[in-house]
Amino acid sequence: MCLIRRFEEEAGRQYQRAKAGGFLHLAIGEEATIVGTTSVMREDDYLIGTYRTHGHALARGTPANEVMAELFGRETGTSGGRGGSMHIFDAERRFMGGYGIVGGNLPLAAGLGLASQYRDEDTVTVCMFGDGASNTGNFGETMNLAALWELPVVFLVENNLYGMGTALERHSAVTDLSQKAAGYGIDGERIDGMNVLEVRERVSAHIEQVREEGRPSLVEAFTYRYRGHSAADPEVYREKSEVEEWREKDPIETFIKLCLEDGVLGEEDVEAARREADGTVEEAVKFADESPEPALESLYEELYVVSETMGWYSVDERSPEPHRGELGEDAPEVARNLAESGAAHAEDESERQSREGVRE
Ligand SMILES: Cc1ncc(C[n+]2csc(CCOP(=O)(O)OP(=O)(O)O)c2C)c(N)n1
Ligand SMILES: [Mg+2]
Repeated sequence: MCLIRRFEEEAGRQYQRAKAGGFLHLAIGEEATIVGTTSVMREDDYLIGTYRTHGHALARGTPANEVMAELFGRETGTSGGRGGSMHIFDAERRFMGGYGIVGGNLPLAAGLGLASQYRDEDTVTVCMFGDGASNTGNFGETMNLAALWELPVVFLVENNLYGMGTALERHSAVTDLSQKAAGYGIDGERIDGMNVLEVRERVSAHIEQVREEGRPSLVEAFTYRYRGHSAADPEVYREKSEVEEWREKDPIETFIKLCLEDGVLGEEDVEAARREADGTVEEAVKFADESPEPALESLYEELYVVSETMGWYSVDERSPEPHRGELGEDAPEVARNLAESGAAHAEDESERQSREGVRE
């Protein structure tokens, strides 16, 4: 949990320094839900998440170096620098990503469950998604198929009380999300997502039940993100006092307190854990910074297009000359203007930052 916290704080900083591009969604405050869950999964179980999953990959064992390098868009990143923050992926550790489409990972989780069933393996898929995602059509469709086909999937809602700037009670007719799949025959349970021991105990029970009975279940973990939805969020939808209230329940600090009180850890162990996290993250930034960017000629690698016969083939299998729509002048005027003014703004911004000494 310490490593995730440090990693995320640093990712935020690197984003402000324009080292990490694209979007950045931090899960600071949600560490107990993440770690409590991954700590009771088997190595061969599958995990699939959303666009807020740096911590999920770290908790699954993906090296911090590779996660940071992905944020930096470098070749050494988990997705070769092509995915960025929202698309961390580590097939080796069965962390199946990182998806930007809200609710888009739900049907994929059903697919992973179907694969386990088809191969007659007793692996379980844990699918983590937000409260907002529970309103998507994908949610209902996936619950129905998962229940009907008895797929071994634990669906885990990371209920952080907001979908972007919209509070739970303003976006969901039923606010007890653990009940939301009851109509599909899937039982749910609400747990305290700020308490790592409770998450471990309850998620473990769900995983083992799903493994044994081969039927899906739903867990709603109550948690909170201290930072905005993404790096660009003015947070006008909540009071600072609300954030402070949740900080009182900080998953890391409360767990440390418990360990100290019970004599399981001493102050020096806690210090050592924090120092180790600091060192790992410092090293990750250095590694990412020194890693090469993907070569320009690899731009079309691992991209796919639909052919005229509606089959899929990779872009680099095509003839090398530019194809329809690929030349700058083919772009519609509006898109071209937008791209040009974006580039001009980026230039202004970098000038401003170097003037103000924001950058190195
Ligand atoms: C299908 C779809 N609709 C809208 C968006 C824009 N969007 C990105 S994140 C988000 C909020 C999702 O909230 P929640 O599921 O609670 O997850 P959280 O961000 O709180 O972790 C929205 C609406 C999107 N990415 N995909
Ligand atoms: Mg949410």
